[in-house]
Amino acid sequence: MENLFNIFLAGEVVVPTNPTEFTFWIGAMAMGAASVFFLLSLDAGGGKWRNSMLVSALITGIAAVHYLYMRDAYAAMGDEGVTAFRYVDWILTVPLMCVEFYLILQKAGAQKSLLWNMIFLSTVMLVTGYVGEAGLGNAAFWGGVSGAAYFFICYILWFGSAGELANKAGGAVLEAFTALKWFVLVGWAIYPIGYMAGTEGWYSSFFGGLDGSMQLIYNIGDAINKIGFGLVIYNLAVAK
Ligand SMILES: *C/C=C(C)/C=C/C=C(C)/C=C/C1=C(C)CCCC1(C)C
Repeated sequence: MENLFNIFLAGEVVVPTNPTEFTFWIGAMAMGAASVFFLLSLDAGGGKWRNSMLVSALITGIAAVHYLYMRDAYAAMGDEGVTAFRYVDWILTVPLMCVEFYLILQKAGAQKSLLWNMIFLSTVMLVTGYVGEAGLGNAAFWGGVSGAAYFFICYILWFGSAGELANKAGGAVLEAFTALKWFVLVGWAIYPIGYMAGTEGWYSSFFGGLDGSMQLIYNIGDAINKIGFGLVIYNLAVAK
């Protein structure tokens, strides 16, 4: 116990001094707590959705670790300190969210191509977003390419074959699929708002009022989407 204390005392304690810093703290705790909950619920409803619950726990667990790093990096360096950690987190967790769609539709006959198309599009979305946000290219241009990939992800979920499979499955699977596709359409739309708040482009005059709140907006988006996805899966697992 004494050892543990010394470790804490040796490290510099970064006390949150503004709302954004506070959301990194609460984000780390909330993601960690959600992971514990999802791990303890692996066998909820008889364990039929064990793999899906495990993926939910991985998503929030990966985020929890990144939030610990981002919390300190943000306190030390602001936005620039966070960007790389943020995109490493997303490039791991967003494909896992695509896996969630595949897993719940697998029993209804989903093809691997659904999974790979979604993973490919989300990779394009995130790599081009990183190029724009890290200042490696024109932010408005690369943000636009990223937005196009995001549009196609929404299109696949709302108008593609995934919807037919979900309809075929019906019941709790259809309900979960519908909830998740709303998360992608509305919950994921939070991110481009954060991007436009934090980068320069044709949109700057509309989003000037949000100047300096990119990380805050991303943190809110992550909490809603990562924990929300997991709760949808939990709901599916315990459904009759
Ligand atoms: C857990 C993390 C999630 C669900 C992250 C999702 C991120 C996005 C949907 C990001 C989208 C972006 C655009 C659509 C355009 C501007 C650049 C991005 C990468 C912020």
